[in-house]
Amino acid sequence: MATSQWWQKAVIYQIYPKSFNDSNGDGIGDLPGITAKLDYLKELGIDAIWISPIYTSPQVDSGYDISDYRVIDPRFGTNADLYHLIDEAHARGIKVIMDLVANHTSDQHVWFQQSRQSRDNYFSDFYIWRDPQPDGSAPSNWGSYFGGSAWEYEPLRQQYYLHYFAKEQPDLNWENPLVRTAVYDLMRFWKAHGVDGWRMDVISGISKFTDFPDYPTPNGEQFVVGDLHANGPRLHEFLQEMNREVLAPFDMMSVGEAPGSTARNARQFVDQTRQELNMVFTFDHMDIDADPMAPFPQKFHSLAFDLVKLKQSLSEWQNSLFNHGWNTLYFENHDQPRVISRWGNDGQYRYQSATAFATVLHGLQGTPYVFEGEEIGMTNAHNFTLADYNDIEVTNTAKMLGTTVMGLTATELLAAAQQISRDNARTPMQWDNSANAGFTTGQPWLKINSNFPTINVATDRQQTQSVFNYYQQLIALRHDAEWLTAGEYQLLLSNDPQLFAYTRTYAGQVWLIVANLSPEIVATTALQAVLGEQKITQLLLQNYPERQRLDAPLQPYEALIAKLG
Ligand code: TEU
Ligand code: CA
Repeated sequence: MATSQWWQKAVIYQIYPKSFNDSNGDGIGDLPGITAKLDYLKELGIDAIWISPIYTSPQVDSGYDISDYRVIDPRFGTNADLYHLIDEAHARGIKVIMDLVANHTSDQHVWFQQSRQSRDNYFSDFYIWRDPQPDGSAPSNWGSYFGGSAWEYEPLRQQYYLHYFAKEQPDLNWENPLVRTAVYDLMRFWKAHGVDGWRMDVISGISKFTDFPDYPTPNGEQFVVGDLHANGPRLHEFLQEMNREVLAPFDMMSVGEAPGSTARNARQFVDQTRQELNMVFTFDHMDIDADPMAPFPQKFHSLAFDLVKLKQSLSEWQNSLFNHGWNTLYFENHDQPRVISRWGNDGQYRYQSATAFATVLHGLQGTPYVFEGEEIGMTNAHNFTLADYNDIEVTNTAKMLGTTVMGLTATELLAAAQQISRDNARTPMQWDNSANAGFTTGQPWLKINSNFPTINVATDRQQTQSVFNYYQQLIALRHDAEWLTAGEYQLLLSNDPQLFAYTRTYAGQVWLIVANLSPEIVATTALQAVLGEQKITQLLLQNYPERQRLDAPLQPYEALIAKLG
C-alpha cells in the first residue's frame, strides 16, 4: 500500500475541550483556550488535532449528545472562535479534525422534537420507532451501553424509540435517505469552514439489524449489549455512500470509532480499494482486561494486565492490515483511563512506564493518537470519591447500587471507577503548579487530580526525565523515518509476559523496538537468542540513557528503539 497520505506520517493529538484550557474563568475549557495553546502543540510536533464535540449540547454525555450540529455550544465559544482557531492552526501547519456524532443526536435536537410528536410528519422516520409488544413491554431485550433498556417509551406516539446510549441520545435511522443526506450536508458545511477531517463516533453502529431480535440470556440477564449492536447489514453500503458524497470529493480524512471491529473484519472498513474510511479505532486491545463472564456492569470488573494478550491483539491488527489498510495506534482517549495507571506504573516508574508504553505504540505501523496529558504522563484520578464523578456511566451505575442487578458494593464501585472509569482521562489538563493547575482561574467543572503540583507541563519540561521531551523525539522520528511508516512488522517473544519486542524491516534494514513492561529487571538472554548475530548498531531513542548494548538486563520499564546490523 502506498504511504503517501499526510495522515500516514502524522501524529494526531486529541483535545477534550472541556478539560484542556479555560480562557474566561468559568471553569470550562474553551476554543480560545485551545487557540492559546497551539504553540505548545506545535512544539510537541503534532500534525493535527482532533477536538471532541463542541457543538450545542445539553451535555448529558459530555457533548456526545448534540442538539445543533452547526452551532458551537456557548460554553466553548462561538462559531467565529472556531474559525479563528482553524486559521491559527492552519497557519502553524496543524490540521483540524472534528467529531462527527451521527449514530444519534440529543433528544433536544429539533429533528427528535418533531419526530416524537407523531407518526406522519417529515421527521417521523428520522429515528427508530417500534411498537410495544402486546403486553406493552419494550420491543426487545436490547440494552443500553450506559445501563438499562435501549428502548424508551414515548406516550405521544405510543411507541418506543431506540437509544444505544443514554435515553437522551436517540439513535438516528440511517435507513431513511433524508437522514443520510442531512448528515452529509453538515459534513460539507464544516468542510466549507476549513475542517480537514472527521473522527466518527460509533460509526460501526449506524446500520441496524432492523428486526432487533432478542439476545439469548443464559444467565437470566434483563438487557443485553452484544454483537448485534454493531456491523449491521447496510454499514458498508452507507460508508461507501458517505465516501462518494463527502470524503472523496472534499478530500477529508476519516477515522471511524468502531466497537465490534476485529482484525478479521477491519479490512472491510479500511481497505483502500473499498473507498470507505482511512482508519478505524478498534476496541480489541482495550478489551483485554474486560472479563466477558462478568455480570453487568461488566466494565467495572476488570482483569489484571496481560501483556501476552495485548501483544497478540496489536499484532493481529498489524499483520491483517499490512499492505491492505492503515491502523490507528492508541492507548488513551476520553473513554479510557490513563495507560500507566491501568497497565503500567504511575508511582516510582511513572516516567519510565509512560515512555515505555509510548515507545511500543509509536513503533508500530499506523497513525498514533496522543490524548491530552498523555504527553506528560498524567495519571488516573486516585483522589476521587463516588460523589466526584461526572460521567453518566459512573453516575448511572452508582444509582443502581444495592439493587439486584448490581453485584458491587459502593467501595468496590469506587475502586473500579478509580481504575477504569472515563473521568480518569477527563480531569483538567495540568499545565503548572499554580492554583487549579493553571487550567482555570475559576472553579473547575471536574475535580483536578491532586498530583498536579508535581505532574504538570511546566515541571515535566524542566526535568531531565521529561515525558514531553521523549514524545517530541518520538514524533520527530515518525516524521523522518520511512521505515516507521512502511516497514514490515515482526513480533518477537510472543509469549514473554514482560517484554514487548518486535522488529520493523524496510529496504533490507532492520530496526528493533523493545520495552520491558514490568517493574522487574529482566534478562535479555531470550531476546539475544532470537536476534542471533544481529547487534545494535545505532540507538535512536532510549529511556535509560546508560544503555549501549543488549547484553545487560533491561531495567524496570526500560525501552529503546535501535538499528540492528
Ligand atoms: O463511545 C462509544 C462506545 O463504544 C462506548 O462503548 C464507549 O466505549 C463507552 O466509553 C463505554 O465505556 C463513543 C464516545 O467516544 C463516548 O464518549 C460516547 O459516550 C459514546 O460514543 C456515545 O456517543
Ligand atoms: Ca471557559
